[in-house]
Amino acid sequence: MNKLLTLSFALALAGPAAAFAQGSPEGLTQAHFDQLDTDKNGKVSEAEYRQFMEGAFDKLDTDKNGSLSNAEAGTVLTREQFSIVDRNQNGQLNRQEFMDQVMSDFHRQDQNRDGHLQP
Ligand SMILES: [Ca+2]
Ligand SMILES: [Ca+2]
Ligand SMILES: [Ca+2]
Repeated sequence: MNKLLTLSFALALAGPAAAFAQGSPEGLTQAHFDQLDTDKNGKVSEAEYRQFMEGAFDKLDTDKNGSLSNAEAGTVLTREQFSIVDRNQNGQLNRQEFMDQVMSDFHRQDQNRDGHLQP
């Protein structure tokens, strides 16, 4: 698992066409960054990031049963990524599993440990 998981979420939510056109970028583009930076202070805080990802979970959970099936997560996760995030291996990602993964991505990307991501 690596930071690209987060990027693939951002890309997928920005629009599937953009995700496919851009392949696998190594960094957040300004457009994705702007989506996450809701108070527009030039940095993405942990709270902003968490809020975005909570929203992402809700969007992906199309049948609103509180967990993501392989099919629901299929637009942003490969099968391999899905099975890594699915800690209890029950074939569903619940909100806890999802948020644990994306928040660990946040902390991995926050290389200077100031609780914010910069573009
Ligand atoms: Ca901000
Ligand atoms: Ca679901
Ligand atoms: Ca699970």
